[in-house]
Amino acid sequence: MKPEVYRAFGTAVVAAVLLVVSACGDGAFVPNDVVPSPEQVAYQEMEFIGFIHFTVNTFTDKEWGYGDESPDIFNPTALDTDQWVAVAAEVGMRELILTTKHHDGFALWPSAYTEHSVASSAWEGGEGDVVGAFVESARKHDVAVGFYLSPWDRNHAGYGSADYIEYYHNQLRELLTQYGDVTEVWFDGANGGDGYYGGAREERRIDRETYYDWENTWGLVKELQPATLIFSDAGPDIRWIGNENGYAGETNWSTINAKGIVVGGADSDYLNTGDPAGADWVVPLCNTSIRPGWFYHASQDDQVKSLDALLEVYYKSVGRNCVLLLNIPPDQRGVFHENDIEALRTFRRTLDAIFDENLAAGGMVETDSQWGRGGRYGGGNVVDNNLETFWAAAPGTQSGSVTVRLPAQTTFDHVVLQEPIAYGQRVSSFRVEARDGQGWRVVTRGTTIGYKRILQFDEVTADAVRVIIEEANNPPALSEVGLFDAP
Ligand code: FUL
Ligand code: CA
Repeated sequence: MKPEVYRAFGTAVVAAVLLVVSACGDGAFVPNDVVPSPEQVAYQEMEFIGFIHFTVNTFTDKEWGYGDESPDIFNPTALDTDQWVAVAAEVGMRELILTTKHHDGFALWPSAYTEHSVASSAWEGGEGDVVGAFVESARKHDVAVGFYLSPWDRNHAGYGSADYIEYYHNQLRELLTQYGDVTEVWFDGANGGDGYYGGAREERRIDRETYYDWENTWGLVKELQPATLIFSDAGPDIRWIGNENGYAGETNWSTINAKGIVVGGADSDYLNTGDPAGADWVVPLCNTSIRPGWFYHASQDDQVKSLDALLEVYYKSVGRNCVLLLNIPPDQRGVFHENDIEALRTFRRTLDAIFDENLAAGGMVETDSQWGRGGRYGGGNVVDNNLETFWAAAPGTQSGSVTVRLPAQTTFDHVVLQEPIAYGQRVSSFRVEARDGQGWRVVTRGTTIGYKRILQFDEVTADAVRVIIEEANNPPALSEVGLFDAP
């Protein structure tokens, strides 16, 4: 036989073997139709990231600058981007997003397209570049970089016309070519209307549906940084959760129908829960600030979120299939304030104390069904502390159960469930039962799981736990089951 005949024959044999194997149910687990990209999975796995709101507002004590601020107003006395990143990394933030330009239009980098930037400021003799310093610090600490570039610009004379869109694209081009890899670009939906606009001082309205030409604007972003993820109300990669408290819905699907969502005019209830029938995977992002404002105000030094408030945010964001984006605003020195740092450290210490040891590890796992035979999709995969490995129920099922026999009588008050989201999001209803002296009883129940679902309840002491998936859109799968006890 000629070599190509051998090859064709070989291919046919391999195909036949695969067919037989999959007919026995031993084939690879089949993903849902709607799944995340590898970048979206990596983003979701970061869990906790930080926001940095810093600009002229820090010095004028405002939340929204009008656009007529003198660049000299921007004058941090001891800017230390290393401090921002070191603190963020220490408390577990894996990415930081900086407001490179907020609604006031002041650019924190020396943009070639405007006079309204750090280059016009007396700060550092006009030689300063906050974006550059921030990126350099982030690389040192291995923290990913994200940029916020406000579409609304109350300084620019051309705002409202095509000139401004060209300007906006030029600024994106600078940010996405001069500072290395950018993991996320944040497109805000706010458009207030009035502003300085090059001296016109008037109200300007734009058509939210067409003005920013999102298709081309986002296309430019992807052209310059193909792996970056775009955030907006409508995604395409990351979506707003619909409020600024950092709370996701108790039911939270990573899927939505993004088509037709208007940036700045979205239905926040829809964004809050996602859509089980959604055709697009758009990672839900919960953003909130550690203080009442997004920017630093000395008057809010005593209003830094308490530990309880931060924990509530955590349970309602990370605990409900969201990534948590927590804002820490640098002060007029250009550093995180002591009170914010203390709050962050206490928050981290508390999370570490709660989630230090998975009490289900070492348990014996039984399942009511599994995909294929052997260990590849077996129950043991839910207690191996490895997100890549998972249990999957048998082909054709839409429910299933996993029972973990604990090594000893165990007391716990948290359950953490995780789906292998690379295969899609499946579970829409589940309950958790524990076996105590009296038998099995329900300790908690829920709807969606997604990447991570954390449930809290009164302490339970049991020798076995079972997770009963009551409803799923395809054979259910779990990558991890965790039991934890808060000290
Ligand atoms: C909003 C903005 O108007 C706020 O100033 C802040 O940047 C927040 C994250 O988004 O839409
Ligand atoms: Ca696993």
